[in-house]
Amino acid sequence: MTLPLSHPALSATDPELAALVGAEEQLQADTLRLIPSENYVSQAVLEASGTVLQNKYSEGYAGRRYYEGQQNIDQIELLAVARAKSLFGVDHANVQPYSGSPANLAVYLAFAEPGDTVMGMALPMGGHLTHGWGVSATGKWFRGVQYGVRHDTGLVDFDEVRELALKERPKVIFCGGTALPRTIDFAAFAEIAREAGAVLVADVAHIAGLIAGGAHPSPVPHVDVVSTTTHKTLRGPRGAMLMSREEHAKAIDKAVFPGLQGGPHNQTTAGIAVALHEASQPSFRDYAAQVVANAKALAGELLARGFDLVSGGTDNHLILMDLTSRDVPGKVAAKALDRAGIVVNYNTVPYDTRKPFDPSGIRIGTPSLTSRGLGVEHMAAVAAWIERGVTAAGKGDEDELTAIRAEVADLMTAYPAPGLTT
Ligand code: DSN
Repeated sequence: MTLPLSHPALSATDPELAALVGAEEQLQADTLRLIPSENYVSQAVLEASGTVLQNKYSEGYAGRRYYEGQQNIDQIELLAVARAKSLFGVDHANVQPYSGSPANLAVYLAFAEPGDTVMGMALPMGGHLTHGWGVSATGKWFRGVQYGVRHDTGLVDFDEVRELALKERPKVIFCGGTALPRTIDFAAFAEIAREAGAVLVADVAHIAGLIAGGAHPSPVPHVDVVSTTTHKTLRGPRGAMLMSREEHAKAIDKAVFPGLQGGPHNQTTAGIAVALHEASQPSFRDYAAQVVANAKALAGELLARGFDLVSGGTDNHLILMDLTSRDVPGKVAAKALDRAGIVVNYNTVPYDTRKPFDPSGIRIGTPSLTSRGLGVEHMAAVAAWIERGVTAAGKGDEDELTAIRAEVADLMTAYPAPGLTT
C-alpha cells in the first residue's frame, strides 16, 4: 500500500529530504519491525514533538530558568513531571535528559567521583554500554565491575552479584539492561545494594511501558533511582527521564543541569507529556499485557520450531535467539530478514564465542507489532517467517526472502501503524 502522507512545506523547501522521510514512512509501514527497543509513537506524540517548542531555550527548571519567556514551557515541563510522578508513583521526576546514555551519565555524576567503582551487567550478557562497560566513558572514567548471567540458565546469578558487590563495594549498582528476556528481581538487587552500601539504579528503558501498564513489577519501592528512555515500550519520543526518591532529587537535578546538559529539548518534553498521558489510560494496560502475551506466544512458536532461546523463553517483550545450532551467524540472519521485510538486530548471546560485530544471536520483540494491533493469533505466522528467513539466509535463497517480504507487506497493510495513517 502506498502511503498518502504528505509534508507540503518540507517537500517544497527540501524535496530531497522529504523524499527520504517519505521512504522511511513507507518502510516503517510495510515491514514487520521486531527490534525490541523500537516502537511506533501515536500521531499525538508526533505532533507534540514537532511544534514551535523547538524554538525556545529553557536552561534551568520551572520557576528557576536562565531565560525569560517561559510562561508556557514551565507549564509543559511541570505537566510532564506531574504525569511521570503519578504514572510511576515516584517522589521526583526529571524529564530533561536527552536520552538514555546522558541520563545514566547524570546518575554517575550525582553519586560517584571519577575513579570510583561502579557495577552493572556486562554488555555481552545483556547489560548496556553505560553500565560500566570498558569502551564507554562509564567504564573509562570509573572502575566498572561487571556481573552476568549463568551459562546454564541464562539468568542472573544473585550469589555472584552479592559476592562481587561485597568484594568490590561499588558506589553505584545498575540493574536492568538491553537484552534481558526475564523479569528483573528488583528486591533481590536492593538487598545486595543495601548490604554493599551502594546506590541502586534500575535502568528500565526497555520495560518502562510494561511497568506503567502493570505488566512488569515496578522497581520504585526497591531502588534509589529509576532511569528510563521514553521511546521504547513507553511509546514516547526519543528522550529520557530520571526518577528518584525525594532525598536524591537535588543531586539528580543538579547532575542533569548544569552538570551535563544545557537547554532541555522542550518539544521532546511535550511529546513525553503526551506519551505519559496515553500510558495512564486503561487501554495502555491492555497494550502492555498484549505485548507480553504476544512475546510469550512468539517464543512458544519459535521453541516449537526448535530454536534456542536464551533463558528458554521470555517474561517480557523481548526474545534473544541463539542461532548457533542453525549454523547461521546472527548478522547474516539479521541482514537476510531485513531483505525479507522483517527488521531485527543481530546481538551477542551470553558466553558468545563470536565477536560483537558478528555475533551468534538475533534480538527480537513485540512492542511495535502490538502497537499495530497484531495479536497472539499472528505469532505462528511471524515465527514461520523467521524460520523461513533464517533457513533462506543459510542457503542464500533470495527468491524465498522476496516471497516472505510480499507476505509480510500484505499483513502489514491490514494493520496500519500509529502515526502512519492519515
Ligand atoms: N540502543 C538501545 C537498545 O536497542 O536496546 C539501548 O541503548
